[in-house]
Amino acid sequence: MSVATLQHPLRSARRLILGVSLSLLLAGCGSDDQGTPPPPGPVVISGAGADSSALAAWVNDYRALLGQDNGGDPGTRGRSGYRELSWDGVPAEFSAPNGYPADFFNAPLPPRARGIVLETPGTGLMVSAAVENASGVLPRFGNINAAYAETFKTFSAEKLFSPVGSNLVNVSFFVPGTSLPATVRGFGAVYTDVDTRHTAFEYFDREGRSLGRFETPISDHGLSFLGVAFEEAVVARVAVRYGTSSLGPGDGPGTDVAVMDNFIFGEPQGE
Ligand SMILES: [Ca+2]
Ligand SMILES: [Ca+2]
Repeated sequence: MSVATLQHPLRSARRLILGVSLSLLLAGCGSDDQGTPPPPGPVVISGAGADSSALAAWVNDYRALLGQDNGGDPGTRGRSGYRELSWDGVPAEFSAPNGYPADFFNAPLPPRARGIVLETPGTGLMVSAAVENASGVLPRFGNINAAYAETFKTFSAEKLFSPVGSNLVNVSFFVPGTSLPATVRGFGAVYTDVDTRHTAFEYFDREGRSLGRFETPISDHGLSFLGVAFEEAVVARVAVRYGTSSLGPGDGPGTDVAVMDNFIFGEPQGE
């Protein structure tokens, strides 16, 4: 049964249970022989829907769990709240077919000071073109494969994000607008067109120890959301996997291409 089919009043309890059970499953541990209970697992919020209105409740739950929207001013705003990327404000010069600068959303000026830097082992990072653009570039990564413009949906109109030449991205956090490393309570994001089960996010602490691996729900031609929130700001890095292949080939049973829309992460905390 899809978690997304549960009625809203049940979701809070369900997601707490899911969070605990998932973390135990993925960590491969339970109570030890002395009966010491394991530490509480993170809260996991995940769901899927055909379009943005169908997915909105899950995204809003995750935002509410973290607190208020802290916008894009430099410096940390304390322990609560979140920062969010919709990609829609990225200018044409940094959108397809042009590359996206890894630290665009950690510039030391508002509204770009969000405290997030991205890195890929592939050839680059890309934000998709606007629906209307002077160069006639197809939106939703149709510049890479024309079929993608039909396959991929948006949560926030109208741009999406993907690595190029790889299906992996490492997400690192900084005190917004600075080079000071930071940690966050959690990270969540919207995927479009997830067709196969695969690990989506793996969270790491500042010593590089894994905090757990989590799958995103399947939503063929639709949208999925996965967000994980820990009790404290312990997440220094998130390894994000996009489907089973980098952008380029067709999308079908043997090859699942998936890209992302909104990123939402806890307020970055300096050391
Ligand atoms: Ca968007
Ligand atoms: Ca796909």
